[in-house]
Amino acid sequence: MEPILVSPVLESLQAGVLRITLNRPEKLNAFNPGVHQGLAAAMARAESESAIRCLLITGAGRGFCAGQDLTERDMKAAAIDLGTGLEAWYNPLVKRMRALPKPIVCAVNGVAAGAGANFALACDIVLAARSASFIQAFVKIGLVPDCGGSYFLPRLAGMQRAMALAMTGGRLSAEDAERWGLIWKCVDDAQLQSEAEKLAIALAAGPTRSIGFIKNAMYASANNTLAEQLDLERDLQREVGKGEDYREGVAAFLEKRAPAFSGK
Ligand code: T3D
Repeated sequence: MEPILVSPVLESLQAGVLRITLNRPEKLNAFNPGVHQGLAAAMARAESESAIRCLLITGAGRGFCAGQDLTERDMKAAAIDLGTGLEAWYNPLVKRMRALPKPIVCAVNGVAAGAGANFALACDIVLAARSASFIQAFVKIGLVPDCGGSYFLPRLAGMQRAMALAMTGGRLSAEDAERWGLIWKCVDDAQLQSEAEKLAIALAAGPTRSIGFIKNAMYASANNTLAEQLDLERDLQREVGKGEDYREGVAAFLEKRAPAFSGK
């Protein structure tokens, strides 16, 4: 009998939201080549289809993502070059997520460990179930944080907390992750998917160019001086002010009605 092929990444598009589900629940959705290929395909779709105005990323089963699948590497090999996998998959993925001029919502439904934790932090707005947790598991196996962890953690949580998380590989609860500013919101498990969906649908109905420019400005601020940031704001405002959504937003305000943004 033919084996039943189950896609390691599921996609569905509804109301402008591309829902992307990591789908290896028996391995807590650990990254393997199939997951990387699926995510690369979903990103390509998000980049090219104008009907997609928001991404929503989550995991199937009880975990969000346990990071790199540790059974995939040939531990008997004389030399192992882990940089190859980062160059081929993880680094392009994080760069594409940050460069995508559309919002990415993450619904962390369970444990997020190693590259899985930092993949979540690479998203723009992160919600987590109360039972979820974040683990910088790298040190437990003699590695260093990757998938952007050493960039995101100090910026989100501050150097002391980032350092301790990375050096100990300790588990951070979703509630503490919210308290520390690592994520936007921790919600009851039963509410996670509906809350995340509500947010994603609202963002997808928003002024997409404006939201893309907001993303650009916020992330650029990490490396800009105030003067550079003011210049960037001027340039972005100039550009977004030429769009349909600005006219629609102002017209809707003046006419005391809800705006109908086209994303243009
Ligand atoms: O190689 C490179 O490219 C370098 C890049 C590295 C990036 C990284 O992400 S390094 C970090 C890799 N991840 C980890 O070290 C985490 C390993 N997993 C865990 O520590 C634990 O599984 C968790 C703390 C995440 C969850 O614990 P728990 O008790 O809730 O679940 P479990 O029983 O450990 O896991 C359930 C199953 O998933 C289990 O399979 P089994 O025994 O039922 O058949 C377990 O082996 C599997 N699983 C969990 N994580 C991974 C995994 N299988 C492969 N790779 C994993 N990362």
